[in-house]
Amino acid sequence: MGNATSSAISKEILEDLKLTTKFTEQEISQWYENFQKQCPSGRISPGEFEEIYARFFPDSDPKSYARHVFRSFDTNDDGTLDFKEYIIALHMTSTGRTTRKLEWAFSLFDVDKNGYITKAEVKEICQALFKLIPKEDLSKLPDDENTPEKRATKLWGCFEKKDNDRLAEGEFITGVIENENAMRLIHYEPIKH
Ligand SMILES: [Ca+2]
Ligand SMILES: [Ca+2]
Repeated sequence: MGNATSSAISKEILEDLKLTTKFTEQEISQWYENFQKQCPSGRISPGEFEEIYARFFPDSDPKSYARHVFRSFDTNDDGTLDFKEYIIALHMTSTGRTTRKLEWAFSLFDVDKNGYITKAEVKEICQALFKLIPKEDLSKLPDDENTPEKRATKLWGCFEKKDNDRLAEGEFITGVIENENAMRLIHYEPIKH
């Protein structure tokens, strides 16, 4: 058994990824080559995924956020990311407002994967998001967003839900599309210096 056979990406995965991500065949093939070099097993573990995030966020602690992102892309729940799951992750986590990206954002916030978001889950993701923010940038946040709790309360408030209510995927997506604040608060975008 092993990885001696496939040096080229399978046609099926390639076509599938072209459709889902709009990346070109060349881009995907190039990534696949790199992926095989860096990850000969063909599977990314949670630890390796955290290391990838650590490279992008050298001034903060992206571990818990990386763990949530990993969970949301491990669609077959086998505890690893294969190439396809990984490329979709790359594509989805770049900021954007397509419905597919908002579907992903929903799955990120739906920590227990039960199809609904609670305020507690929003708080949990806000806590992870906060750890992405470098210390020097924390002081620049507006008063009503400068702790994970405040950010969670503000974000939850965008959906006009009571504390004990829960939020379905459709409500989440509509809410985010209709509310600039919600759109901004579900992501962390590094402040440009
Ligand atoms: Ca998987
Ligand atoms: Ca949930």
